[in-house]
Amino acid sequence: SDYSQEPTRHPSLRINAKEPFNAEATRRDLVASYVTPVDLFLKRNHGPIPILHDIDSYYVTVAGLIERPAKLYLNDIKKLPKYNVTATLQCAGNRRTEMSKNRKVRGVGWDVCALGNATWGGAKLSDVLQLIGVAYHTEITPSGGKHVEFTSVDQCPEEKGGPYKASIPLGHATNPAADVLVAYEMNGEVLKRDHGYPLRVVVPGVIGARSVKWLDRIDIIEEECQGFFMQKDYKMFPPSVDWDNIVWSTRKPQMDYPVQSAICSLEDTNAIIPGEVTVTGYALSGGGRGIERVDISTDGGKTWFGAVRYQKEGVPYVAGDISSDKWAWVLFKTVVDVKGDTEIIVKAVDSSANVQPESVETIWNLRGILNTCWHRVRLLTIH
Ligand code: MTE
Ligand code: MO
Repeated sequence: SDYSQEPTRHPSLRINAKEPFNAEATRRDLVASYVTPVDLFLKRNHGPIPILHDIDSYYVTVAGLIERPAKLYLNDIKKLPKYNVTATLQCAGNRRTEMSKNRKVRGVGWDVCALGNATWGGAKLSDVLQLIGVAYHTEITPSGGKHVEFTSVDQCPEEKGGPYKASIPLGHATNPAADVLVAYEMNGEVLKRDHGYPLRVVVPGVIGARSVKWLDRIDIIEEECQGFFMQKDYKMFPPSVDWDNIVWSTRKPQMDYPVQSAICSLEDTNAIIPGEVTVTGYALSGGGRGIERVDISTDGGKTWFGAVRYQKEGVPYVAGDISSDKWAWVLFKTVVDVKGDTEIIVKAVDSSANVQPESVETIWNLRGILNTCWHRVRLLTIH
């Protein structure tokens, strides 16, 4: 693979792997703003960043089980109604390093910042599909039927799974309310190479792995995509499954992510002077579920109090409210009066009353995905 033409990256990023480039913001940088600056946004790659030399001749092939296969040029996509959707993209591997401390897992290590919140600009996938004759769908459809598959232009070798691909159910792809985008902008700017220039898919509420970058093809297919990242990765197995007894076909590819939260104003272990400590972080859930509560404990989980949640500074956040960004994280803030050595714990509750599990053991899985256990940080007081 050729890594000689990678874009330049922000020097403050925490680099977890150089080739392919995988990096996350520091905790404090991540929660400094509701919308994550592009430079500090999670960079999650499985190969070199592709270069498109001739953008005028770039097009997306739309084919598969449709009557009129089409080539859609960038301008064809831009002619469709433009939507701006603020959505958090979280890698399923977020917080993997912590899971690996319990029992070793395989995969790139990530702290708590393998995510970002951006305003994505682009056409709705439902409009793109309608343009080529696939009707809108507004009811919930089972995942067992047809899928819409996205394939990237990247030149990933065949033994590594070939070009990166993923799929979502047809009913999800064709539902305008699902806000799935074929995006060409991120935070009001042209999409950067690292994030999928010229076009990427953004599937709100679903693990980042399904938001395919550098889009080359959209295919309507009979069943879910058979690519490596759908079938041999990004599946959630029980703690009893290990590399010697795994049967990949027994599980479905992960789609929605579960409820998650983390403290970002503090590291795992901190030396502090006793007094008031501001605790900030993020909480989010999948499938468009809002965040009903963010609970904080300083006594090991015996008692809890609520942290203030917000998306826009000064506007109270209410899950499900018309003014809230349904696909985006909420930030939280509280102040703790620290007298001696203290552990601070955070857990969130989503609008379906789903909660985060207390311990990592119960959700441990060999690939180290979806670590959503209570997040804990330790404060060691110095005098
Ligand atoms: N698309 C392509 N073509 N290649 C990739 O390696 N990585 C996926 C997804 N789309 C990937 C991809 C994964 S696992 C994640 S978490 C997100 O992109 C990360 O998107 P970002 O780098 O823009 O944050
Ligand atoms: Mo990911």
